[in-house]
Amino acid sequence: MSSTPSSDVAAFRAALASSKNIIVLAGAGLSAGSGIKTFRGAGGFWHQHDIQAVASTEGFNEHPSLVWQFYYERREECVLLEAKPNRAHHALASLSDPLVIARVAPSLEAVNSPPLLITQNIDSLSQRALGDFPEEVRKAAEERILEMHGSILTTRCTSCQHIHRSSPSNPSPLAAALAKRDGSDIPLAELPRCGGDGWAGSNRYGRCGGLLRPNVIWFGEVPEHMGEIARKLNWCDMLLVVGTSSLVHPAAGFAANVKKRGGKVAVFNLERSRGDEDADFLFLGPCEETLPQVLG
Ligand code: BJW
Ligand code: ZN
Repeated sequence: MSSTPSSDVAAFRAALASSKNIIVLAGAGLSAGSGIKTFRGAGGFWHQHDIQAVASTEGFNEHPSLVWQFYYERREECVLLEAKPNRAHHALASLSDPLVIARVAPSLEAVNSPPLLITQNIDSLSQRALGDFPEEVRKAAEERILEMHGSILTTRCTSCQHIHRSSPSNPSPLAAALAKRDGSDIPLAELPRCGGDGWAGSNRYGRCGGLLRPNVIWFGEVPEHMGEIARKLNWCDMLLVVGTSSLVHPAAGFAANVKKRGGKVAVFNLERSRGDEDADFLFLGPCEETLPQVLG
């Protein structure tokens, strides 16, 4: 039975303090305060692009040049234009600090084990927000970040499956072609290739000449880390749902899963989102403001 979610900060803090297994589920709204566009809101990516054309294997097979240009633009936005973690990323990162854990979430089962962060984002900003922590704290926290929809920082060979961490040096003819927004088609042979300019593997793998693709999860593909996510959700007694429209599965089902097992759900979103009427707590507004306020 659903009741109106509470926006009582003291009640939320008390619930957080008694939680033993906290999980954060993040969506595009987490990075909105860093200037990265969301998908479905006003000004979102899909207003300029047909979702199936750029985020499905069928779309990639039909229009590899368009898809590559789309992801090159996304990569520029996240990396080359130097988007920086915002206050929401930092507020979540602070939950990796043993001193903060002891204050706001003292019941976490292993105090040295920060909450799990399941992110649908591919921008690595949550990892970058850990940059100022001591090495061992940062490493432990990084291991607790699961990028379920992949990463914009890597590419994957469609033939040998090698994952490449490099990219073309900028400026280069390929980088210039990928950066074009004029709808011109890059011939298939000139698209990023395994072992080609900027994408040479470090060993005998990763040099097969196959077509590379962005190493992200498209519609119809199985998200990463699903086994670990399912196991951790079983034990979760507090799920923070941050900046996601909750329209895309399987992430859209995580809150109901936690509720079904008796856990609590707190939603942080700019506006009302799907299923939030079933949450225990709801904090409306930009999460770069609400998260630092509410987490204290
Ligand atoms: C703020 C804010 C601020 C703004 N502060 N908030 C029918 C029923 C059920 C499922 C299906 C179905 N038909 C098809 C499916 C499956 C399909 C699906 O869900 N389709 C739906 C559209 C119906 N799902 C899949 O195919 C997935 N795979 C799958 O299900 O495999 C089967 C399987 C699963 C598990 C185990 C075994 C088998 C794969 C989905 C892949 C999604 N890929 C994308 C692209 C990734 C690469 C890239 O980034 O380009 O992932 S699509 C896109 O949507 C991206 C996002 O991660 C994802 C979610 O979007 P998100 O993050 O919620 O963004 P928005 O824009 O939608 O919302 C932003 C929110 O932020 C809004 O609410 C704003 O209000 C808020 N906001 N500013 C706080 N400052
Ligand atoms: Zn290859």
